[in-house]
Amino acid sequence: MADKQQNYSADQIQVLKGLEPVRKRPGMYIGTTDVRGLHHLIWEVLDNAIDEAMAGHCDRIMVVINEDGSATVADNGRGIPVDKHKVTGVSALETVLTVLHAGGKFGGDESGYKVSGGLHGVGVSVVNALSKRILAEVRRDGKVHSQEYKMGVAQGEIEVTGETKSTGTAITFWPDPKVFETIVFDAQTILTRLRQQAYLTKGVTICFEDRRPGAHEGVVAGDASFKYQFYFEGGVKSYVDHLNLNKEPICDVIYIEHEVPEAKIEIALQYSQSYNENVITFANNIHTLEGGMHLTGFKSALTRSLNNYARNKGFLKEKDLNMTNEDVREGLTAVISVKLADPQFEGQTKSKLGNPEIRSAVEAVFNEKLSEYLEENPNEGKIIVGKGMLASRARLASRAARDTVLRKGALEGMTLPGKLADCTTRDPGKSEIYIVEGDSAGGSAKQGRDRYTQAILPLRGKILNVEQARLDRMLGNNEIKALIIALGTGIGETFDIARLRYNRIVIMTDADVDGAHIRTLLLTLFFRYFKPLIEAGYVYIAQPPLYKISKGKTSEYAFTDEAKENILKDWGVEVKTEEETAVEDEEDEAAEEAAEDAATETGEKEDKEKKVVKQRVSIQRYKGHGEMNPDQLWETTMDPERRTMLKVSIADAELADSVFDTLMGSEVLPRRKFIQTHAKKVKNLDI
Ligand code: 0RA
Repeated sequence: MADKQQNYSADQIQVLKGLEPVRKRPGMYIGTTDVRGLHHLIWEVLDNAIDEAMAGHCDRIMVVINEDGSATVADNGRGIPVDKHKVTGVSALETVLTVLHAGGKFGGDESGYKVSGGLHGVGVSVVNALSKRILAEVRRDGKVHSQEYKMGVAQGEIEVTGETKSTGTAITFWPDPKVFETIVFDAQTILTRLRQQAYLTKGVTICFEDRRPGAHEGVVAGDASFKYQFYFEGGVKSYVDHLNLNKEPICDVIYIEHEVPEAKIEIALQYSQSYNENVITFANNIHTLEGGMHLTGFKSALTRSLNNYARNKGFLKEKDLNMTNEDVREGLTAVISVKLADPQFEGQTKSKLGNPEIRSAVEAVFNEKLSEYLEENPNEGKIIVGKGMLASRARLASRAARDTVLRKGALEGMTLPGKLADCTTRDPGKSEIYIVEGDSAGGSAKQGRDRYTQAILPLRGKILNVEQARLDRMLGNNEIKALIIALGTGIGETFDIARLRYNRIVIMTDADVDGAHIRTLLLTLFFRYFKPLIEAGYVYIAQPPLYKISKGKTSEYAFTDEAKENILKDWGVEVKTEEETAVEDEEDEAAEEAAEDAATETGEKEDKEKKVVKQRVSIQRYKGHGEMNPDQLWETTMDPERRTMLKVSIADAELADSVFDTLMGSEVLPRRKFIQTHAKKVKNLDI
């Protein structure tokens, strides 16, 4: 379809006007125009396909990043209707694509729930407005119907472009580079989302393919594309299995699915040997990071039914105190998913469910079903109550132990740790602390820093994994103790953000696997015990360069592989493999010697000068900060004028906390993955 019209018709002007606010203020509709906002476009189209699946009309969804970097979301649903509406004279397809918030009016609604985002459920028209081009293909009534849009404006009528026996909708879009800071999609971000959506929409197969050339080459010889497929028969039950993959469960997964007038409620939970809780909540498939009414209802029902059960069965004697909320959540992994007609999202990041009726609905349903389960499964009941009662005793004992530690002043600001190189200013607003991996990097950082504002705390080796330790044991770990004392806030019940000594806390670990692991452990520590510091935006990750590229006296730093390639290209250097470079080096040296010989023999000065100008490019890869000298570390990573740092968000820290191990640990390397679970067994097939 070519550019048919140069002049806009009245209809098109209408559409332009309708979508104009979106192009003027994209942030109002998709939050940001950075890489997050870019992915928002995919979530938006995906939500529509998921809606079609939840209404029972579709069991297969495919997300493809095409060779040219555009994205396609396709489903095998009914296909968006293409015939013109009697009254408006416009097809449902065109309405969905050009009218803000139109999606809902057409949603399949047989289940009695119009389950659509609310948070990011702004509609496909927003995607249309922010794409330089969209191609919509609908398979319906034996035909393939196609229509193209540019910046939100239809480039003609719907055309029949083929015949088909299947039905479904496929939307391909090219994000507008004038709107977004970047238009490069990230496969890992998409995979994480698709996996989550697959858990929440059980029985639906979600496929992903990255067809960009070279994006993932070298891992599977001769196959540069990247394919994944998710299918979870068990829904949120499979999700809990997944979250507990690296833990030791002590009971089966308890699964509850129930529908009441207010909502559809799905809950899965399991206890493990771990001491920490990991409860993840969703409302209408949106991750409610800040929790909300569904979580509140769940918590009170859990405490109430476990205490009731423990009393009725005589585990808790008359003299015993009840288990607290914290006690019954020790070692708990749970996923709570509610679907409701009119979700109210509140909170700082609009990710807290506010509907009060959901609290009582979840509380009543969960209380009844859990009590039933415990009655029917006395063995499991005994294990679960045993875990809670143990936590309760440990809490009392550990409080006593910790009180002793605290009384001894181990955590008070009196004695700052010896290895902390503190800054001279006492103004937290001006102070920064760099948490550095290893003594040698610590040395460079201490010499390179600005002593007035920058403090350095080197950590030796790996800090204790807080996932596996209770607070009292953590306080016995010297590395953690040093960090807590340096921060000045105290920890646990004594935490007080007002006593924080630095308003910037910078994690600076090496660019290798160990560094990534230490960074994860630190993020987990901050997430579990210093959440307010993350929420206040005080925690950062330093961004050191990966390479130093030098030629003669000039040198540049590259912070990514892409930047390295660009610098080399700018310098007119062909990128070669190491072997080729080695061979060339030898040839060069031979030629150089020959040239020098010739120069001395014939006295031709000119030739020699040419040789001197042709200098070799050296690429130095930094594996650790210890390899950088203090000046280099200062100018690349620590100088507030020149450095870039990543601010850690709760979402980053939560990701580190809950999915890092399972997701990054085992599943990134194999490039083709078909992941499916069935009710009783978890199967991971490598193809
Ligand atoms: C309204 C009505 C019908 C289908 C859809 C919307 C629909 C929308 C999307 C968006 C992405 N995929 C979709 N699939 C279907 C069909 C009504 C009917 O056929 O009776």
